[in-house]
Amino acid sequence: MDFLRIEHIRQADPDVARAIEAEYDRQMNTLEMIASENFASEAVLEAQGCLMTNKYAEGLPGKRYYGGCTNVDVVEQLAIDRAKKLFGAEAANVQPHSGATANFCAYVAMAEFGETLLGMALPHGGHLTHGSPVNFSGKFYKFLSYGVRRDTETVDYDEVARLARENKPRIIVAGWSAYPRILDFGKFREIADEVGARFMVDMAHFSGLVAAGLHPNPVPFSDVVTSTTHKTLRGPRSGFILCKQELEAAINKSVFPHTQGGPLMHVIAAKAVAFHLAMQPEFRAYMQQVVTNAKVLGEELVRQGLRLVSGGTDTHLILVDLTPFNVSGRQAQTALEEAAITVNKNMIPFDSRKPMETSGIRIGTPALTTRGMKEAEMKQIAAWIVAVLKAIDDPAVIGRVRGEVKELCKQFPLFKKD
Ligand code: DSN
Repeated sequence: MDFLRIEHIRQADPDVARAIEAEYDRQMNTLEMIASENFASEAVLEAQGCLMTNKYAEGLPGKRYYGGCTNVDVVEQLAIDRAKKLFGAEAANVQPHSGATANFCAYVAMAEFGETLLGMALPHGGHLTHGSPVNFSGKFYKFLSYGVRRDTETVDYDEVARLARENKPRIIVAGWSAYPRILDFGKFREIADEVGARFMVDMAHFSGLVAAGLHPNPVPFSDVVTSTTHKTLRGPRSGFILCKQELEAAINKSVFPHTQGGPLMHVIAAKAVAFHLAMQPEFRAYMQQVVTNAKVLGEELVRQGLRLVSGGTDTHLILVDLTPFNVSGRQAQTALEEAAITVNKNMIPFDSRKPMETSGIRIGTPALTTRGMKEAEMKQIAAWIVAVLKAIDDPAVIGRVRGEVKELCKQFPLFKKD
Protein backbone atom coordinates (compact mmCIF):
# COMPACT_ATOMS: atom_id res chain seq x y z
CA MET A 1 0.00 0.00 0.00
CA ASP A 2 1.21 3.50 -0.69
CA PHE A 3 1.05 4.83 2.83
CA LEU A 4 1.16 8.35 1.60
CA ARG A 5 -1.91 7.78 -0.55
CA ILE A 6 -1.19 10.94 -2.50
CA GLU A 7 -1.13 9.72 -6.09
CA HIS A 8 -4.05 12.02 -6.96
CA ILE A 9 -2.47 14.97 -5.18
CA ARG A 10 0.75 14.40 -7.14
CA GLN A 11 -1.25 14.84 -10.33
CA ALA A 12 -3.51 17.65 -9.22
CA ASP A 13 -1.14 19.70 -7.10
CA PRO A 14 2.57 18.84 -7.21
CA ASP A 15 3.46 21.69 -4.82
CA VAL A 16 1.34 20.26 -2.02
CA ALA A 17 2.46 16.71 -2.88
CA ARG A 18 6.12 17.72 -2.51
CA ALA A 19 5.47 19.22 0.93
CA ILE A 20 3.66 16.06 2.04
CA GLU A 21 6.52 13.89 0.81
CA ALA A 22 9.02 16.06 2.64
CA GLU A 23 6.94 15.74 5.79
CA TYR A 24 6.89 11.98 5.31
CA ASP A 25 10.71 12.02 5.23
CA ARG A 26 10.86 14.26 8.28
CA GLN A 27 8.58 11.98 10.30
CA MET A 28 10.53 8.90 9.18
CA ASN A 29 14.03 10.26 9.82
CA THR A 30 13.72 12.27 13.02
CA LEU A 31 12.98 11.39 16.63
CA GLU A 32 9.57 12.87 17.41
CA MET A 33 9.59 13.69 21.11
CA ILE A 34 6.97 16.40 21.40
CA ALA A 35 4.85 15.09 24.26
CA SER A 36 1.53 15.99 22.64
CA GLU A 37 2.28 14.24 19.34
CA ASN A 38 1.86 10.68 18.15
CA PHE A 39 1.58 8.65 14.94
CA ALA A 40 -1.99 7.77 14.02
CA SER A 41 -2.53 4.22 12.79
CA GLU A 42 -3.25 3.31 9.16
CA ALA A 43 -6.88 2.67 10.12
CA VAL A 44 -7.25 6.10 11.72
CA LEU A 45 -5.56 7.80 8.75
CA GLU A 46 -7.83 6.01 6.29
CA ALA A 47 -10.96 6.96 8.21
CA GLN A 48 -9.82 10.56 8.49
CA GLY A 49 -9.23 10.75 4.76
CA CYS A 50 -12.51 9.07 3.82
CA LEU A 51 -15.49 10.36 1.85
CA MET A 52 -17.56 11.08 4.95
CA THR A 53 -15.93 14.51 4.66
CA ASN A 54 -18.60 15.17 2.01
CA LYS A 55 -21.55 15.02 4.39
CA TYR A 56 -23.30 17.78 6.29
CA ALA A 57 -24.82 16.42 9.48
CA GLU A 58 -25.78 19.21 11.89
CA GLY A 59 -27.55 17.72 14.86
CA LEU A 60 -27.04 14.37 16.53
CA PRO A 61 -27.54 10.75 15.34
CA GLY A 62 -31.25 10.27 14.54
CA LYS A 63 -31.94 14.02 14.97
CA ARG A 64 -30.28 15.77 12.03
CA TYR A 65 -31.11 18.91 10.11
CA TYR A 66 -30.18 17.24 6.78
CA GLY A 67 -31.28 14.15 4.90
CA GLY A 68 -28.91 11.38 3.90
CA CYS A 69 -27.38 10.91 7.32
CA THR A 70 -28.01 7.16 7.76
CA ASN A 71 -24.37 6.13 7.45
CA VAL A 72 -22.79 8.99 9.32
CA ASP A 73 -25.31 8.31 12.10
CA VAL A 74 -23.82 4.82 12.39
CA VAL A 75 -20.26 6.08 12.88
CA GLU A 76 -21.20 8.90 15.25
CA GLN A 77 -23.28 6.55 17.41
CA LEU A 78 -20.39 4.08 17.45
CA ALA A 79 -18.02 6.87 18.51
CA ILE A 80 -20.38 8.03 21.27
CA ASP A 81 -20.99 4.52 22.61
CA ARG A 82 -17.30 3.64 22.52
CA ALA A 83 -16.22 6.88 24.24
CA LYS A 84 -18.76 6.23 27.02
CA LYS A 85 -17.63 2.63 27.42
CA LEU A 86 -13.90 3.36 27.26
CA PHE A 87 -14.07 5.97 30.03
CA GLY A 88 -17.17 4.83 31.96
CA ALA A 89 -19.03 8.06 31.19
CA GLU A 90 -22.78 8.72 31.34
CA ALA A 91 -22.78 10.87 28.19
CA ALA A 92 -20.42 11.86 25.38
CA ASN A 93 -20.28 14.43 22.60
CA VAL A 94 -17.74 13.52 19.92
CA GLN A 95 -18.22 16.55 17.68
CA PRO A 96 -15.71 19.12 19.06
CA HIS A 97 -13.15 19.85 16.36
CA SER A 98 -10.33 20.22 18.89
CA GLY A 99 -9.42 20.20 22.55
CA ALA A 100 -9.62 24.00 22.67
CA THR A 101 -13.14 23.92 21.22
CA ALA A 102 -14.12 21.17 23.67
CA ASN A 103 -12.97 23.38 26.55
CA PHE A 104 -14.83 26.40 25.18
CA CYS A 105 -18.02 24.31 24.88
CA ALA A 106 -17.62 22.95 28.40
CA TYR A 107 -17.24 26.43 29.89
CA VAL A 108 -20.22 27.72 27.92
CA ALA A 109 -22.37 24.84 29.17
CA MET A 110 -21.60 25.58 32.82
CA ALA A 111 -20.82 29.29 33.18
CA GLU A 112 -21.91 32.67 31.85
CA PHE A 113 -19.28 34.90 30.25
CA GLY A 114 -17.70 37.12 32.92
CA GLU A 115 -18.07 34.58 35.72
CA THR A 116 -15.13 33.42 37.81
CA LEU A 117 -13.30 30.19 36.89
CA LEU A 118 -10.19 28.65 38.44
CA GLY A 119 -7.52 26.72 36.52
CA MET A 120 -3.83 25.86 36.50
CA ALA A 121 -1.44 28.65 35.45
CA LEU A 122 0.15 28.15 32.03
CA PRO A 123 3.72 28.82 33.28
CA HIS A 124 3.21 26.09 35.89
CA GLY A 125 2.08 23.49 33.36
CA GLY A 126 -1.54 24.48 32.66
CA HIS A 127 -2.99 25.09 29.20
CA LEU A 128 -3.67 28.18 27.13
CA THR A 129 -7.41 27.50 27.36
CA HIS A 130 -7.30 27.32 31.16
CA GLY A 131 -7.34 31.08 31.55
CA SER A 132 -4.41 32.60 29.69
CA PRO A 133 -5.10 36.31 29.14
CA VAL A 134 -4.23 35.99 25.43
CA ASN A 135 -6.84 33.23 24.95
CA PHE A 136 -10.67 33.33 24.81
CA SER A 137 -10.72 31.72 28.26
CA GLY A 138 -8.93 34.65 29.85
CA LYS A 139 -10.89 37.18 27.83
CA PHE A 140 -14.45 35.84 28.25
CA TYR A 141 -14.11 34.70 31.87
CA LYS A 142 -12.52 36.03 35.05
CA PHE A 143 -10.04 33.17 35.21
CA LEU A 144 -7.94 32.80 38.36
CA SER A 145 -4.87 30.58 38.48
CA TYR A 146 -3.35 28.16 40.92
CA GLY A 147 0.16 26.78 40.55
CA VAL A 148 2.62 24.30 41.95
CA ARG A 149 4.51 24.45 45.25
CA ARG A 150 8.09 25.69 45.14
CA ASP A 151 9.42 22.78 47.19
CA THR A 152 7.70 19.83 45.48
CA GLU A 153 6.78 21.37 42.10
CA THR A 154 3.46 19.54 42.42
CA VAL A 155 0.00 21.14 42.50
CA ASP A 156 -0.52 23.32 45.56
CA TYR A 157 -3.90 22.00 46.75
CA ASP A 158 -3.88 24.45 49.68
CA GLU A 159 -3.72 27.28 47.16
CA VAL A 160 -6.53 25.72 45.11
CA ALA A 161 -8.69 25.53 48.26
CA ARG A 162 -7.83 29.06 49.37
CA LEU A 163 -8.55 30.60 45.96
CA ALA A 164 -11.77 28.60 45.71
CA ARG A 165 -12.99 29.68 49.17
CA GLU A 166 -12.12 33.33 48.58
CA ASN A 167 -13.50 33.63 45.05
CA LYS A 168 -16.26 31.01 44.75
CA PRO A 169 -15.50 30.06 41.13
CA ARG A 170 -18.29 28.65 38.97
CA ILE A 171 -15.91 25.97 37.61
CA ILE A 172 -12.64 24.51 38.91
CA VAL A 173 -10.52 23.16 36.07
CA ALA A 174 -7.86 20.48 36.50
CA GLY A 175 -5.57 19.19 33.78
CA TRP A 176 -2.32 20.23 32.18
CA SER A 177 -0.10 20.31 29.16
CA ALA A 178 3.31 20.27 30.88
CA TYR A 179 3.05 18.56 34.25
CA PRO A 180 4.53 15.10 34.76
CA ARG A 181 2.49 13.92 37.76
CA ILE A 182 -0.87 12.31 38.48
CA LEU A 183 -3.45 14.71 39.92
CA ASP A 184 -5.58 14.05 42.99
CA PHE A 185 -9.06 14.29 41.46
CA GLY A 186 -10.68 13.41 44.82
CA LYS A 187 -9.09 16.45 46.46
CA PHE A 188 -10.26 18.74 43.63
CA ARG A 189 -13.80 17.31 43.91
CA GLU A 190 -13.84 17.93 47.66
CA ILE A 191 -12.80 21.56 47.16
CA ALA A 192 -15.37 22.04 44.39
CA ASP A 193 -18.13 20.58 46.56
CA GLU A 194 -17.16 22.77 49.50
CA VAL A 195 -17.54 25.99 47.47
CA GLY A 196 -20.41 24.86 45.22
CA ALA A 197 -18.31 24.80 42.02
CA ARG A 198 -18.52 22.51 39.04
CA PHE A 199 -15.42 20.35 38.57
CA MET A 200 -14.00 19.83 35.10
CA VAL A 201 -10.94 17.87 34.00
CA ASP A 202 -9.09 18.43 30.74
CA MET A 203 -7.42 15.05 30.21
CA ALA A 204 -6.13 15.82 26.70
CA HIS A 205 -2.59 14.73 27.52
CA PHE A 206 -3.30 11.67 29.61
CA SER A 207 -6.54 10.27 28.12
CA GLY A 208 -4.59 7.36 26.56
CA LEU A 209 -3.22 6.48 29.99
CA VAL A 210 -6.73 6.60 31.45
CA ALA A 211 -8.09 4.43 28.63
CA ALA A 212 -5.37 1.87 29.38
CA GLY A 213 -6.10 1.89 33.11
CA LEU A 214 -2.65 3.29 33.92
CA HIS A 215 -3.87 6.61 35.33
CA PRO A 216 -6.81 7.41 37.65
CA ASN A 217 -9.98 8.02 35.67
CA PRO A 218 -11.26 11.58 36.23
CA VAL A 219 -14.79 10.72 35.02
CA PRO A 220 -16.25 9.53 38.35
CA PHE A 221 -15.01 12.69 40.08
CA SER A 222 -16.00 15.28 37.47
CA ASP A 223 -19.05 17.01 36.08
CA VAL A 224 -17.34 17.30 32.70
CA VAL A 225 -14.18 15.82 31.17
CA THR A 226 -12.69 17.13 27.93
CA SER A 227 -9.96 15.64 25.78
CA THR A 228 -8.20 15.65 22.49
CA THR A 229 -7.93 12.39 20.55
CA HIS A 230 -4.51 12.72 18.93
CA LYS A 231 -2.08 12.69 21.84
CA THR A 232 -1.60 9.56 23.97
CA LEU A 233 -4.95 8.28 22.63
CA ARG A 234 -3.36 8.03 19.15
CA GLY A 235 -6.45 8.99 17.17
CA PRO A 236 -7.15 11.78 14.65
CA ARG A 237 -6.47 15.44 15.49
CA SER A 238 -9.69 16.33 17.27
CA GLY A 239 -11.59 16.56 20.58
CA PHE A 240 -14.52 15.18 22.60
CA ILE A 241 -16.45 15.81 25.80
CA LEU A 242 -17.70 13.40 28.47
CA CYS A 243 -20.24 14.47 31.09
CA LYS A 244 -22.87 13.52 33.62
CA GLN A 245 -26.35 12.85 32.25
CA GLU A 246 -27.75 16.03 33.81
CA LEU A 247 -25.34 18.13 31.72
CA GLU A 248 -25.77 16.22 28.45
CA ALA A 249 -28.35 18.58 26.92
CA ALA A 250 -26.36 21.69 27.87
CA ILE A 251 -23.12 20.23 26.48
CA ASN A 252 -24.78 19.13 23.24
CA LYS A 253 -26.31 22.59 22.80
CA SER A 254 -23.03 24.35 23.53
CA VAL A 255 -21.28 22.32 20.80
CA PHE A 256 -24.07 22.81 18.26
CA PRO A 257 -25.61 25.28 17.52
CA HIS A 258 -23.73 27.57 19.93
CA THR A 259 -20.12 26.93 18.84
CA GLN A 260 -19.86 24.74 15.76
CA GLY A 261 -21.79 24.09 12.59
CA GLY A 262 -21.45 20.87 10.63
CA PRO A 263 -19.48 18.15 12.42
CA LEU A 264 -16.45 16.68 10.62
CA MET A 265 -17.92 13.24 9.96
CA HIS A 266 -14.71 11.78 8.52
CA VAL A 267 -12.88 12.78 11.70
CA ILE A 268 -15.68 11.36 13.83
CA ALA A 269 -15.30 8.08 11.90
CA ALA A 270 -11.59 8.17 12.77
CA LYS A 271 -12.43 8.86 16.42
CA ALA A 272 -14.70 5.79 16.47
CA VAL A 273 -11.81 3.71 15.10
CA ALA A 274 -9.36 5.15 17.65
CA PHE A 275 -11.70 4.43 20.58
CA HIS A 276 -12.09 0.86 19.33
CA LEU A 277 -8.31 0.41 19.07
CA ALA A 278 -7.82 1.89 22.53
CA MET A 279 -10.02 -0.89 23.96
CA GLN A 280 -7.65 -3.60 22.74
CA PRO A 281 -5.05 -5.29 24.97
CA GLU A 282 -2.29 -4.14 22.59
CA PHE A 283 -3.12 -0.56 23.45
CA ARG A 284 -2.63 -1.16 27.17
CA ALA A 285 0.76 -2.78 26.47
CA TYR A 286 1.67 0.19 24.28
CA MET A 287 0.73 2.72 26.97
CA GLN A 288 2.63 0.77 29.61
CA GLN A 289 5.74 0.97 27.43
CA VAL A 290 5.18 4.72 26.92
CA VAL A 291 5.26 5.25 30.70
CA THR A 292 8.27 2.96 31.17
CA ASN A 293 10.12 4.75 28.38
CA ALA A 294 9.46 8.17 29.94
CA LYS A 295 10.75 6.93 33.30
CA VAL A 296 13.91 5.42 31.80
CA LEU A 297 14.60 8.49 29.68
CA GLY A 298 14.17 10.75 32.71
CA GLU A 299 16.38 8.61 34.94
CA GLU A 300 19.14 8.60 32.34
CA LEU A 301 19.04 12.38 31.93
CA VAL A 302 19.24 12.81 35.70
CA ARG A 303 22.12 10.35 35.90
CA GLN A 304 23.95 12.53 33.38
CA GLY A 305 23.44 15.74 35.33
CA LEU A 306 20.09 17.24 34.34
CA ARG A 307 17.17 17.94 36.68
CA LEU A 308 13.55 16.88 36.23
CA VAL A 309 10.75 19.13 37.43
CA SER A 310 9.04 17.40 40.40
CA GLY A 311 11.90 14.88 40.45
CA GLY A 312 10.44 12.47 37.90
CA THR A 313 7.30 11.40 36.08
CA ASP A 314 4.17 9.26 36.44
CA THR A 315 3.15 9.80 32.83
CA HIS A 316 4.30 9.99 29.22
CA LEU A 317 6.30 13.18 29.63
CA ILE A 318 9.18 14.71 31.48
CA LEU A 319 9.90 18.37 32.05
CA VAL A 320 13.67 18.91 32.00
CA ASP A 321 15.29 21.81 33.83
CA LEU A 322 18.34 22.77 31.77
CA THR A 323 19.79 25.11 34.37
CA PRO A 324 22.58 22.67 35.40
CA PHE A 325 23.92 22.83 31.82
CA ASN A 326 23.46 26.60 31.56
CA VAL A 327 21.56 26.44 28.25
CA SER A 328 18.09 27.81 27.54
CA GLY A 329 15.12 25.89 26.23
CA ARG A 330 15.29 27.80 22.97
CA GLN A 331 18.95 26.92 22.44
CA ALA A 332 18.27 23.30 23.32
CA GLN A 333 15.27 23.00 21.00
CA THR A 334 17.25 24.49 18.09
CA ALA A 335 20.35 22.35 18.59
CA LEU A 336 18.33 19.16 19.11
CA GLU A 337 16.29 19.87 15.98
CA GLU A 338 19.55 20.15 14.04
CA ALA A 339 20.43 16.77 15.47
CA ALA A 340 17.05 15.40 14.24
CA ILE A 341 15.53 15.22 17.73
CA THR A 342 12.28 17.19 17.99
CA VAL A 343 11.29 18.58 21.39
CA ASN A 344 9.77 21.86 22.55
CA LYS A 345 11.11 24.55 24.80
CA ASN A 346 8.96 24.89 27.88
CA MET A 347 8.68 27.11 30.93
CA ILE A 348 9.52 25.40 34.19
CA PRO A 349 7.72 26.52 37.37
CA PHE A 350 9.06 29.85 38.69
CA ASP A 351 11.10 30.23 35.50
CA SER A 352 13.36 33.27 35.38
CA ARG A 353 13.38 33.21 31.57
CA LYS A 354 10.65 34.45 29.21
CA PRO A 355 8.27 32.07 27.33
CA MET A 356 10.25 32.41 24.07
CA GLU A 357 13.50 31.53 25.86
CA THR A 358 12.58 29.27 28.83
CA SER A 359 14.78 27.22 31.16
CA GLY A 360 13.26 23.90 30.21
CA ILE A 361 12.31 21.46 27.51
CA ARG A 362 9.33 19.11 27.52
CA ILE A 363 9.96 15.60 26.21
CA GLY A 364 7.39 12.87 25.58
CA THR A 365 7.60 9.23 24.58
CA PRO A 366 4.23 8.39 22.91
CA ALA A 367 5.40 8.81 19.31
CA LEU A 368 8.68 6.90 19.60
CA THR A 369 6.93 4.10 21.48
CA THR A 370 4.48 3.79 18.58
CA ARG A 371 7.54 3.16 16.39
CA GLY A 372 8.46 0.29 18.72
CA MET A 373 11.29 1.89 20.68
CA LYS A 374 11.94 0.62 24.19
CA GLU A 375 14.26 1.10 27.19
CA ALA A 376 17.52 0.53 25.29
CA GLU A 377 16.65 3.17 22.71
CA MET A 378 15.64 5.63 25.45
CA LYS A 379 19.07 5.24 27.07
CA GLN A 380 20.76 5.88 23.73
CA ILE A 381 18.58 8.90 23.05
CA ALA A 382 19.31 10.34 26.51
CA ALA A 383 23.02 10.05 25.72
CA TRP A 384 22.51 11.89 22.42
CA ILE A 385 20.47 14.64 24.09
CA VAL A 386 23.17 15.17 26.70
CA ALA A 387 25.92 15.14 24.07
CA VAL A 388 24.12 17.85 22.07
CA LEU A 389 23.35 19.98 25.12
CA LYS A 390 26.98 19.84 26.20
CA ALA A 391 28.17 20.84 22.72
CA ILE A 392 25.37 23.23 21.80
CA ASP A 393 27.54 25.21 19.34
CA ASP A 394 29.57 22.32 17.97
CA PRO A 395 28.43 21.34 14.46
CA ALA A 396 30.64 18.24 14.51
CA VAL A 397 28.88 16.73 17.53
CA ILE A 398 25.45 17.73 16.25
CA GLY A 399 26.24 16.26 12.83
CA ARG A 400 27.45 12.99 14.35
CA VAL A 401 24.28 12.65 16.44
CA ARG A 402 22.10 13.47 13.40
CA GLY A 403 23.76 10.65 11.48
CA GLU A 404 23.29 8.17 14.32
CA VAL A 405 19.67 9.22 14.79
CA LYS A 406 19.03 8.51 11.12
CA GLU A 407 20.45 5.01 11.50
CA LEU A 408 18.21 4.33 14.51
CA CYS A 409 15.17 5.63 12.63
CA LYS A 410 15.87 3.13 9.84
CA GLN A 411 15.61 0.30 12.36
CA PHE A 412 12.15 1.51 13.44
CA PRO A 413 10.30 2.38 10.25
CA LEU A 414 7.16 4.30 10.83
CA PHE A 415 5.31 3.09 7.81
CA LYS A 416 6.22 1.32 4.63
CA LYS A 417 6.08 3.58 1.61
CA ASP A 418 4.69 0.93 -0.76
N1 DSN B 1 -0.37 22.25 22.08
C1 DSN B 1 -0.65 21.14 22.95
C2 DSN B 1 0.55 20.66 23.66
O1 DSN B 1 1.60 20.67 23.06
O2 DSN B 1 0.47 20.23 24.81
C3 DSN B 1 -1.75 21.42 23.87
O3 DSN B 1 -2.82 21.96 23.18
